[in-house]
Amino acid sequence: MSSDELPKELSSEELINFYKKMLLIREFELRITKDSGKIKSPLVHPYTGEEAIAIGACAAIDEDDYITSTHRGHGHFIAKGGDINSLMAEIYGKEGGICKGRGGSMHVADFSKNMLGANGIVGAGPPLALGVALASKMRNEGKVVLTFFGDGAANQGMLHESMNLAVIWKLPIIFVLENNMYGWSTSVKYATAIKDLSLRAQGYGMRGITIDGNDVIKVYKTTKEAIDLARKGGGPTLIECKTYRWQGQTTMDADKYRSTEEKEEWKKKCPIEAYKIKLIKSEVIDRTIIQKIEEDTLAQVELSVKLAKKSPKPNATTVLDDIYKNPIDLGGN
Ligand SMILES: Cc1ncc(C[n+]2csc(CCOP(=O)(O)OP(=O)(O)O)c2C)c(N)n1
Repeated sequence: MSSDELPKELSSEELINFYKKMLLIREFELRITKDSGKIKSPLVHPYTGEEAIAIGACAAIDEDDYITSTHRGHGHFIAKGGDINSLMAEIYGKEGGICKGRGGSMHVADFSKNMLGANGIVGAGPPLALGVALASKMRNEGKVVLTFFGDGAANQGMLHESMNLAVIWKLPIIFVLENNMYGWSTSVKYATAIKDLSLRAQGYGMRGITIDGNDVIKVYKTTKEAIDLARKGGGPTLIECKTYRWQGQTTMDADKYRSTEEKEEWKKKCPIEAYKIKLIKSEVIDRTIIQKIEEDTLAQVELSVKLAKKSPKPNATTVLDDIYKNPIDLGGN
């Protein structure tokens, strides 16, 4: 089946949900970046342009499967079903935040959704995912783990050790490489000699595939295949999703290392716009539905900002809460 065809196993509602959720990530991020000067934790890593990866990949797993994320975690959080009000409050550093305002943008997690956390350490998600996948296998839970990471992380030793062990132990883990072409200001062409980073999988005896990361259906189908195989005991897969980050590395990045032409070229390949056209052509949605979705999304985001602003600041006396489970466990007194 070509990726132009919409998967028959998905209902119109599910297909429309892909669109709704990609748009929610986009509008959420645009709203934060607009407000970034006023937000307590202004260092936000925007995911704009990469939405199809989080949505396509997370749609392929079950609710009780796991994900690990990166420093660019809002998209993964939303895709895994996290609540945007608590996400927004977290970014505002407020008590109503998912981590009670203590983690900020880079550390969002929602254990109730098995979203095991964004992470400020590049490449730290895969070893965590490895442990979770090993636990799932040893407990016979049948759950799989998606671990998201970037092209910069693809050169980190932690990733390679994780891929090697995942193959040897045949673990139910999918390595989702978000190749947005830059590790901060370093072009992937400068950092890596190979064209497709999925080739790395061969060195470990793993399946590796490179796909268009801006095609949400392609991401969904490829992840689904890999997940089905992993659940049957077939071990891990590395999926390289080629994409592009539209905004700077962070909201504080002057972004001088990329040409305007390059950015404009990639904006023409907008994953949300491309998918919208596909849905219209397939008569899954029409202009009226689109308008309604757009209005609802903006209203949802505005509500989250309103609630975040109203939420109280964390009380300084509680700063150590949730850090130590029990000091006696740690040998303290
Ligand atoms: C171990 C480590 N090294 C360096 C950094 C600084 N740093 C933060 S983000 C980043 C770029 C990461 O690039 P990539 O893995 O491609 O992810 P992307 O930001 O493109 O999503 C770097 C080098 C860090 N946070 N952790």
